[in-house]
Amino acid sequence: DSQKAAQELEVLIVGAGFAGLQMLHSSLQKGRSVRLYEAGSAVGGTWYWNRYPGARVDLESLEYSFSFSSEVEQEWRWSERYAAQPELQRYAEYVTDKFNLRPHIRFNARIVSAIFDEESHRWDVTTEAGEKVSARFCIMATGLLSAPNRPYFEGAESFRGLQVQTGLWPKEGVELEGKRVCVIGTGSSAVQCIPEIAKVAAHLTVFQRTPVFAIPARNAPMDDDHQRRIKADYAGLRKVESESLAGFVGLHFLDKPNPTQGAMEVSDAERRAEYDRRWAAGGLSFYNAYKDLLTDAASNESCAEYVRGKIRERVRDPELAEKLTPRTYPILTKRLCADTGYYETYNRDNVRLVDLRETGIAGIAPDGIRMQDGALHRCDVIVYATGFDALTGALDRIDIRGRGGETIRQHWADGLRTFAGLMSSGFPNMIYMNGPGSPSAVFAPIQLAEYQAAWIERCLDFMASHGADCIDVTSEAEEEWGAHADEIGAMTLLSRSNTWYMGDNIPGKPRRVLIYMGGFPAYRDTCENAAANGYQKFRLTRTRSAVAA
Ligand code: NA7
Repeated sequence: DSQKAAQELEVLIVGAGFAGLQMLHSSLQKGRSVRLYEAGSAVGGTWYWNRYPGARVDLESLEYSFSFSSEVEQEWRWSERYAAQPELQRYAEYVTDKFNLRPHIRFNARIVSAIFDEESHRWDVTTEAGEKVSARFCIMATGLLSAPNRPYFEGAESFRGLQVQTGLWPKEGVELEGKRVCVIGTGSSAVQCIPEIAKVAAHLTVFQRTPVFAIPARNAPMDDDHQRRIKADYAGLRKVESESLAGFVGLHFLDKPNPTQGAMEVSDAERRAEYDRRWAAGGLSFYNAYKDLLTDAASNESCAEYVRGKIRERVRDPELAEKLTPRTYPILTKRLCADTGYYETYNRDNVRLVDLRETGIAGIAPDGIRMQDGALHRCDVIVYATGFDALTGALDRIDIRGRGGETIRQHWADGLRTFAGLMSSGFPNMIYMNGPGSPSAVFAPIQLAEYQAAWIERCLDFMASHGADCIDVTSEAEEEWGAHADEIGAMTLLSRSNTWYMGDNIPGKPRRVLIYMGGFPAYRDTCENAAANGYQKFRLTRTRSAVAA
């Protein structure tokens, strides 16, 4: 019947962030029957949920933007070097409307389960509200940092004030003016919101477990001439990006997209000058300063020491500066933060740092945060800037069951298993975008999603023209990729620090490198090779009924 037909899709996409929107657009262009399900009430993904004060992208907007449409590239005008959350959400809305995507999106529709039917080769998908839909393919554009992590502290429910999470910031009702605010965490989100909160709050207390390295973002209003110059040869910029390891190069460093030298191969003076240049340019360009910053301990230390020196210059009280200075892990192994006045904020009279290495949080009392040493930090608002169950969380919080009823949680119980962060063996016709095991977290995520969307379209076309309705990656390919990704990961210093890259921030999560560290060009080669010779790393089949027909 017609109602049933309406619920039978070829492609179901989960998530209306930049990846999902891109996928929806390309599927529609292909004329597929497609629908996108989004948990929130609007598009934007990360930029819909993370509306805390100071939320802003930390890759330059001219780079962190869609490249699939030159019309979009030319039409859209960025107002700042790094767009803030509202502008990024407007951009997502603009693209949605420009390509008339809205009618194909179900909002306020969180997917809670997806069960693979081995007879029909289709996924039976259910939303939180109980809507059921059947889809041949499930494209999981669920985000790499979208499942918020909120640690539980005893007594939290007794708190009389307001408790908010940066990654689930309410649209309204968070009053910070004149309030006593406590922020837990000092990652990228905290580094962005702390200076903003300090400006308006009566008092701010920051609870730090591990200090971070932050580099000034040097955000500024967009220079129109600069924007015009980039737009004059956007294709040129995108080409340089796609050949770079990280997918973004920083617009000050277009002449040097991939470093060729190790940090210790140059003289002290030359190295210092290079770091000075990166410091002055601001932001995440330090990743690209030398080729071995993430693989060689001495090179890494030269960079860490440079940034530590800057922290000492930025914080007036030397004792406080020391507490804010990371010493126990290599720089860049925890995501580098791009800041706007972060360290200087601690020079303010209304800001105080609580070092959790000295005394831990015992619990939450009705009027504040109680410490193990008995101290009570009274406050009206508690902000949890405590991060995400990164990469896997958005997927394994959904009840996903593949062949033989195996859940994705079971599949990953001893550590992540995917092929190229695209698919997991035994979960046919389900493809991840910016998934765990891909370079997502260390690559420009929009560009990665664009590549993956194109890869998926080609795959679906191939299947259609070869009469296949089921694609599964072989367990050998999954195994081989996992071993390769581990090997590449082990060549880096990543395992020397506790981070969400390794799954360390979530209690009980198995430790395994969750991102591919071999760079985008090698990643793309792997995906192309897997698809070669009739999708040699996959098993393509068709249902019995399809065979009979
Ligand atoms: P992050 O970078 O994971 O930061 C979370 C912060 O919260 C970090 O400082 C954690 O300390 C701290 N944290 C987490 N749990 C606790 C508990 N239980 N007690 C005290 N402190 C805690 O998340 P963000 O949202 O800031 O950034 C995520 C990414 O978004 C970022 O990397 C960019 O890519 C954009 P820890 O370091 O674990 O000791």
